[in-house]
Amino acid sequence: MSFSMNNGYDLWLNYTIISDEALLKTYQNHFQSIYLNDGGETIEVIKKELKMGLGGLLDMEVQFKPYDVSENQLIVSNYGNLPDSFKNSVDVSGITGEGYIIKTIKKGKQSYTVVTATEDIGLLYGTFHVLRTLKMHQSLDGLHIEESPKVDLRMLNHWDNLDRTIERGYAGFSIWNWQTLPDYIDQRYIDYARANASIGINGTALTNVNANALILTPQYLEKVKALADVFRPYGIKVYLTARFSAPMEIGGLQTADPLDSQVIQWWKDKAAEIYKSIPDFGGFLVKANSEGQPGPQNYGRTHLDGANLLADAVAPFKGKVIWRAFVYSEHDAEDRAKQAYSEFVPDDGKYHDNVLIQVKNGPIDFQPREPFHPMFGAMPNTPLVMEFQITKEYLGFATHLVYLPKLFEEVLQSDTYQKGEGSTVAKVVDGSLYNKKLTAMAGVSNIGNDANWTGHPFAQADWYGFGRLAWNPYMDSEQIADEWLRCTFNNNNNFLEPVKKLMLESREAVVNYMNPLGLHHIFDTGHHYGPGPWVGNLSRPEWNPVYYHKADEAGVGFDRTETGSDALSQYAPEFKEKFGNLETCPEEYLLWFHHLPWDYKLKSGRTLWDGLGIKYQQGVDQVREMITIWEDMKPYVDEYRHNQVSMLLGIQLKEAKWWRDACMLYFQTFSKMDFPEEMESPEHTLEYYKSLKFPYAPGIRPRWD
Ligand code: BDP
Repeated sequence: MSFSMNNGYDLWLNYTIISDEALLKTYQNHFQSIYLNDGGETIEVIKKELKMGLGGLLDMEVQFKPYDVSENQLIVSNYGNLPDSFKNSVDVSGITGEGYIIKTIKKGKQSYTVVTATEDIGLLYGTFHVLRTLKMHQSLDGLHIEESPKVDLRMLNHWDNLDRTIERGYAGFSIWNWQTLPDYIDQRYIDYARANASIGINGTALTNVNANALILTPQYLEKVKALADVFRPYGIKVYLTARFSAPMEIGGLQTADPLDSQVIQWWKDKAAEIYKSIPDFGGFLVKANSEGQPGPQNYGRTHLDGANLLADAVAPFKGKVIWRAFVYSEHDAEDRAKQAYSEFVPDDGKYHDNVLIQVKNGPIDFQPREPFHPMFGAMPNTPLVMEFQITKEYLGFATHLVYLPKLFEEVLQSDTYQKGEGSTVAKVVDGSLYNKKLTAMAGVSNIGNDANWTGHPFAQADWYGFGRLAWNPYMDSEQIADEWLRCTFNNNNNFLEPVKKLMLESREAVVNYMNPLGLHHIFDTGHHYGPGPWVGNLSRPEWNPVYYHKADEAGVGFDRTETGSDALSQYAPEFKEKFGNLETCPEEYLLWFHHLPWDYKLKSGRTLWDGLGIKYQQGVDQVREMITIWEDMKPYVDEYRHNQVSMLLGIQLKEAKWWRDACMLYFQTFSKMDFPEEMESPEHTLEYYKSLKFPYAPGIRPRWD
């Protein structure tokens, strides 16, 4: 077998010819020609995609023809334009505007693969589904698929700055070239839109949540409009981050007080100005009064005042305001895990209809493992946006192979017990638990201008998987891995089975070698690259890892039960009971909720200290196993990508050992116990690990400029 070089640019949309000859013939026979109804720009992009997709996959001249009774056809048509004879065979009453139906319909000797929808965007999504079916070598016989997204807004959040650096970005610089926009339309913008549409993403916030007000000036809005025009045919709306102090910084006002009449008018005018050139502008994403960002509290007002102010400005244009709940204050000595809940829950139901509150998946900050954020079980009357982080700020940057859909799935399947057992986070996010009208999921993008977009070839799976889960939060992460591998690499079972295993186990591996048994936020500060459990000298307590692990001679862990911060009381009684009780608290969350002595007995009968060392070692061993699996995959993967992943796994192993050694040596200064015999000896001294400095680690920018 020979492979050409594949630098990964095509993502999961690589349309090279189907290698199985028999299958190729069958597919070619199914699609002797194509009927595509006429229409606007979305129909035009469908046409292009079919030409490229079928042309490449089936090595054929793609023919668009009228409906033809003498040929097997692919029919891609709006329900309204479907040839009458097909209309009776499909029922579109059960799909939404973005939904689609794919059905095989036999007529006489011919077989038609019919893709239909009520709106053109549904046809585009259906077209991508058909192309995926081919890429996955699945049969086209007897298809009857009905799909509608379960979540309304499926968004990427780019933390991209106007100078093209990306906060927490590890895959190069921002793909938005503000310098050459609006005149130069980089092919990347189009390919970005294609990739997102292929997984159902329909919104993108272009700019960093640590916002720069300049993006709201005419000079930049013209550039934003150019991007919005590119994305529109692909069903993607543009959102911008709004800096709360913008009325002062670019509007010349003396205040940004949300109740000031001039401020209110300024935002109204700004919204009207934006909608004039971008009529389908999605709205504003706002980080306020968090980590130094300005906000309504600077004027003695509340998040509610701020969110409703902006909501009223965009409401006449059907815009949305997505207000982030990632807040914690230097003036609040309360457990950081509790602060967002305390600020937002009392105002449940008071936000205007077009406000959504965006909540990170866990109460601290995108850690390798966190319990779900208690707000998901506490705001029945407010649309809550799930915010996942696709970029791996706390999971090894773009260097470690960690398959995130496994983490996302764990969060979505968690039980809030809000309406009794089975009240999963997924049901809160898709609105089904409380019949919410507006639903959303956001992922902090891992995209940059690296050749393969995401740095690590496997980080593409996190983007892909985020999109699939935003479409359907009940999807199984294994199925997503299967789809992604087939579309991105190949359909060979000798490859798929081991690599799927590798991906699925990779999440637990990173938890084990970084933050086992419920430890969290023990990263070196600022850049978050590598371990820093010893850091304790930063001005704000909750910036310090020592705040989170609370190790002392008596033990380790954050007591969040009634004897400690009582953060558990923000969860439903069933949850509180289960996680508060040492008998029933899952060991993965032990040190998140409890401070325990070093000789505390784990379920295995071993001490907590031994258990910690064993987990750290297990993490390292899991990476070794990942390496072994990957080395065996050489025959099935092009040399370029195989080598890339091999080298990255080598770094991952080095860093996994670094984590194990640095953390265990540090904790040993309190436990004063020997390492368990299962654990390999550290390679260096604690002093050595403490001495490591990384002033140029990627992803940081001068904070809060
Ligand atoms: C933290 C990041 C910081 C972000 C912040 C946020 O370290 O760069 O600005 O989250 O989400 O995790 O606002």
